[in-house]
Amino acid sequence: MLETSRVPDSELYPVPADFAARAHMDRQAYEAARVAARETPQAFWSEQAQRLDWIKAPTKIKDVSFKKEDFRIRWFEDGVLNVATNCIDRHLPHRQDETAIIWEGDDPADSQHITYGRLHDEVCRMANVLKAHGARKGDRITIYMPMIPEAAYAMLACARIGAVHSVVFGGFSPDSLCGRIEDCGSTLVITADEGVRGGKIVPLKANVDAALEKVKVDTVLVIRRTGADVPMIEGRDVDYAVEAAKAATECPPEPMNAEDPLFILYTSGSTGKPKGVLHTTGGYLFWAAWTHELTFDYRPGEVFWCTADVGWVTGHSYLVYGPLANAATTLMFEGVPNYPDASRFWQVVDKHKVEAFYTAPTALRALMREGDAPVKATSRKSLRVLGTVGEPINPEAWRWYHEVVGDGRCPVVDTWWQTETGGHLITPLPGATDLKPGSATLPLPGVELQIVDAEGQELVGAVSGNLCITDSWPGQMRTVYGDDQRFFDTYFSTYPGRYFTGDGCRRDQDGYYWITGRVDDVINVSGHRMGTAEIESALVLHDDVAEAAVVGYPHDIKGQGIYAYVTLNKGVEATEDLRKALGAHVRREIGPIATPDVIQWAPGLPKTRSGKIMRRILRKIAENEIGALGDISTLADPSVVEDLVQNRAG
Ligand code: 6R9
Repeated sequence: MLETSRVPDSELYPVPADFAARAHMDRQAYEAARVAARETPQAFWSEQAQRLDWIKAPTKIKDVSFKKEDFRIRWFEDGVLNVATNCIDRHLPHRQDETAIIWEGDDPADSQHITYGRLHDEVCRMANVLKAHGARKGDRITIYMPMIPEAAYAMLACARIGAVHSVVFGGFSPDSLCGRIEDCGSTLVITADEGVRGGKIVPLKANVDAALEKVKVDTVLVIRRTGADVPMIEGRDVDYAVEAAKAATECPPEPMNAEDPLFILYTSGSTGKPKGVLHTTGGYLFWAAWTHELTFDYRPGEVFWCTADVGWVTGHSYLVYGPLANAATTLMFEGVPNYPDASRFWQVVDKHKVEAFYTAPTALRALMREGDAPVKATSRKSLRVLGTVGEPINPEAWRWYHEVVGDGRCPVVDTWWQTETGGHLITPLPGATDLKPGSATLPLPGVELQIVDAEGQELVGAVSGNLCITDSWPGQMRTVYGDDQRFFDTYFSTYPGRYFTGDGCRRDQDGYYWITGRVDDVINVSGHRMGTAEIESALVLHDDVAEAAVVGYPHDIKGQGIYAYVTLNKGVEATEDLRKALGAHVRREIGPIATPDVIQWAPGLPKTRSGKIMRRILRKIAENEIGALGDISTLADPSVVEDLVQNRAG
């Protein structure tokens, strides 16, 4: 969690005049839209929804209640549409030969332009292959892919036939993949032989094979990326290239109800297994497209680059669905920011004349450390708007992004949102909103925020508290896959009648919002959400571990780092080798992003007399705020704290 209160609220970057002049939404339009969305929601959203191509236009626009008695979230519920035709077919008359996807490979010598015409053919081909293997409307299909165009084809092919995709980030372990396949009951997996990132190979097919030792599927479609000789299991594994060569390039789109599911995306929460966040066809696509256009003030023909992996929600909404629904040219990058060198992002910007660039604060902080030279070595004059997402951006990184990367010309849009929200909720608009470094600024039209105290009392004016949302927006998640009760309990029971975001937030005297980070047991590592409970359960699976408690602590590059307190079983020696082995164990169980940065041996954990671990104390020790431990007299054994403080790691 980064400190934002040190920033003067008065540091203001006014809307540049040329941005206000060309904007899809200037300040006046923004104010008007906020009022219209609040006062005449049916009319407002009905009109906005016309940006999509409906097979049957919706007449029922919004039907929502966050109350327990009659809880429901429905948008455009009698509308019928298909997501793939909205992202492809409807653009063909004008944009058949325009580039839909620019693919930039890990190797700077590798790139490709995929036109809308070709995108149509490739998506139809894959849709036909899926159908040939029995996939039907409503089936769940797991996608475990590197950042290659086929990842987007796979998502759109599912959407075309009405199958529900679940994309699993390629950095997740076989065990994590297995759990996600099992939870949604996929019978088909789409993967690649191997991925390539930063010059290194990612053994995707081998991971799928390992995952499938514990869960059975009927079909694994294997796309060739490296051409490596991967084992193929007869009767289960299918070489995609062979089937695609025979498949037709036309596939009729399945008419879908607006409330039919489009995808499931697993995300970590404060308790239990990752939740399958479910998004639907009409509301989600609308929100992804509308926010993509407004937030980046986007127009077709401009090159848009979102650096997120398709395995995260940002990759879904702003690499694939939002941009393609807007007939954009979207850039997909296979590599990493510092390969072959720290200038790569900006070289790619120059190479493809990128106009809008969207990345995470953690990447900016890592690049900032390399100094200005790798940036200054490039032109970047094509850039118009810069965006960030995933975690609070510290004002220092914000200013560097604005001044060095954007040469002081480009508005920085700090977009706050969540997997659950489908798209941006709090964000500046380049032609409407004066900027403050470190603030996500103001809510989009239709987004009704409330800051509450621990008891749920609304706090008014310039205050800090917990961030809630009092009304629905079209892109809101509809349920946790297979568990409506968990959906309600997680988001709507803490503060009845409101959606609780899990984030802490401050509102300043200008009404600007400053997100301070998670207030639950979720930590945000390099913009990726990790549940502390998940890492703890991975640790205690190890034979030598008796107990573990995990907390976040401030980390210069990652935003938050993972700090694990581990109590070993009796008789086990606390060695450096064991520390390394535990790191490797977590990596194997969950994936590299969950590897603890710090492991401290804890002979005991601070617990209340009822046995509850006092995380507040563990957090303070990890943050090295030893003077602020607070009252420890309620602990069952206050002496454990002394040991932890004395042997604080790092
Ligand atoms: C899109 C995405 C959601 C959590 C969210 C918050 C943090 C995201 C942020 C931000 C401050 C921003 N977060 N954007 N915090 N400023 N601009 O990241 O989704 O992976 O579900 O994470 O990320 O804590 O609650 P997801």
